[in-house]
Amino acid sequence: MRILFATGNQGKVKEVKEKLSEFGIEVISLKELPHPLPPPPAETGSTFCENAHIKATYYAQKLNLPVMAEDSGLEVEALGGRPGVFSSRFASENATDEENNRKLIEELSALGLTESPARYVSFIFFAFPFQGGLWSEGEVRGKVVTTPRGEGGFGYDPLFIPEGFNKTMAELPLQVKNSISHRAKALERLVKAIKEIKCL
Ligand code: ITT
Repeated sequence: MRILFATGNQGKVKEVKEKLSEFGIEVISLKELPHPLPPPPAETGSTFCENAHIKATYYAQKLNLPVMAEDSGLEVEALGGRPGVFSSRFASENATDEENNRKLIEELSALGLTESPARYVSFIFFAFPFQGGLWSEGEVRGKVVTTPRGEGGFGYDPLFIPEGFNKTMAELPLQVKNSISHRAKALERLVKAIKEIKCL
């Protein structure tokens, strides 16, 4: 089985390809499609669910194919759950991962903190071109710290230490991140749901 994954984030593509290969599913990213792509939709939702739904249904209808999309982010307790749905746009609209990480460190430091409980969440919608689709979600709890460590992963991984570990997500090998992450859990649940329907 092949699944089209609609994302512009190549860190997500790498993790999802690796994770779904465990289930014998081939993942095709937007970049690999031979034809020109429509411009990405604006993520105007106020929740992860809304944004995942917007992205998946937009591409499913434009391309007339089943399409999976994910909206994910980091919720930091000391910041009242921010950056949340704005995780990729925390420092500014087109912020780099480094700029977002710097802003997170600055905000925690301004509160006199060197760490805070936090969680990553992932919401996935697998949209069918003929309407409808499947939902899945996952989370991983841990804490964020103000000293970045590690080169792996992407986004906030150098600042996020998952529960039960003393390394940041960026210090853990991909196989370990893919066995504990919010995205991995959401994907495992999605595969279970896909296997239960026979018309795909
Ligand atoms: P697409 O919308 O094209 O999929 P995006 O990066 O904009 O790409 P989101 O809107 O879902 O995706 O924002 C997710 C952001 O949350 C991501 O850019 C990171 O800042 C953060 N994030 C989510 N999962 C993460 C992970 O596994 N590791 C580190 N940061 C993560």
